[in-house]
Amino acid sequence: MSIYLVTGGAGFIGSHLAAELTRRGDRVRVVDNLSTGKRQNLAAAPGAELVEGDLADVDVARRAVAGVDYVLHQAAIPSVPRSVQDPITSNRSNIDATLSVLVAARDAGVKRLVYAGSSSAYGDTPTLPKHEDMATSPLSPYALQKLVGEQYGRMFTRLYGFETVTIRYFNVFGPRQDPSSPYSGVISLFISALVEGRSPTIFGDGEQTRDFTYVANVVDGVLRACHAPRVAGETINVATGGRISLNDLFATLKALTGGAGDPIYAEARAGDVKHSQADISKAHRLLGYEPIVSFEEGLKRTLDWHQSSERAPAAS
Ligand code: UD2
Repeated sequence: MSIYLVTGGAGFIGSHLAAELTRRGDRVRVVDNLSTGKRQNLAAAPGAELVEGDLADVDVARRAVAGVDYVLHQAAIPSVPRSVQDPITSNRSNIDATLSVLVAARDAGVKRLVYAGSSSAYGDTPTLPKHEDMATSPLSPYALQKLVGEQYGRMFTRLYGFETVTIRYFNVFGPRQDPSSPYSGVISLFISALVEGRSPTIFGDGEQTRDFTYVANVVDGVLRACHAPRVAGETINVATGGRISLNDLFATLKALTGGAGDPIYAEARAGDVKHSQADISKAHRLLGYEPIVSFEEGLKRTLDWHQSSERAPAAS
């Protein structure tokens, strides 16, 4: 039985990783400062141990990694607009904390660290789908910070022989994605508005596209990256490989929810990427990854969760 540390494990994606690991019978420790994560998200991961603390403090990171085999580093402030508004706070969470975790994990003899990278690293490029060999072009502090985190990881592999792998996520959605902040992921915001009879906002003309990825796919990709041979130092896209515009997403959700009303259009967000779609052939080649839950099925499961009783305590 291996011991896994999930940083940010009380958050959306982290709690899904913790849940799957406990389901498989592995031991899980979660470290989270509960700034956006929620204690009740860990109800999905019975037996997971919670360490509360801020990972930018290297002593917290050292306590968290003690005795651990694998680190799944999810802790971050994951928002483009929040980083545009307050780059210093997001820098601390996205870069300082990542460096602390890398140093602590290297020193503790951790076998491998899998880092949550972001598709935002690609920025606006005419080439679609986006593949890992393309030049990066971060358009926001958040995008730059996530890119620095992955470069730090790769450098730790080269410099110290400490195994790291970056999985670049593409607009992940699913149950437990909290819609209560204006910085929340767009699918959670659209669903909660439609279910509650409010008009969601579309920033820009709504023709921007995203490769929305149901969370179970990311969990599968990350856990594969923990154990796959010959992936240390690699950056790998994990997504669905499709793309849909915000206007089409809204129309689909409106039909699924039976919601009335139209969106309100507002000025495009600063730092927003126009089109995003992943080439997932490297994930297939190196990890044997294939999406296991389609976009449509993922939307249905997410909608079920929004309408279920589990959602009620999570939103309070
Ligand atoms: C970025 C990354 C994603 C992940 C995420 C972290 C890209 C392409 N994607 O997602 O991989 O790291 O950050 O959370 O950089 N929008 C609306 N109305 C709303 C909210 C959002 O129209 O109420 C638009 C927004 O302007 C954007 C799209 O919806 O064009 C998606 O926004 P998001 O905040 O869900 O995620 P995004 O693309 O910034």
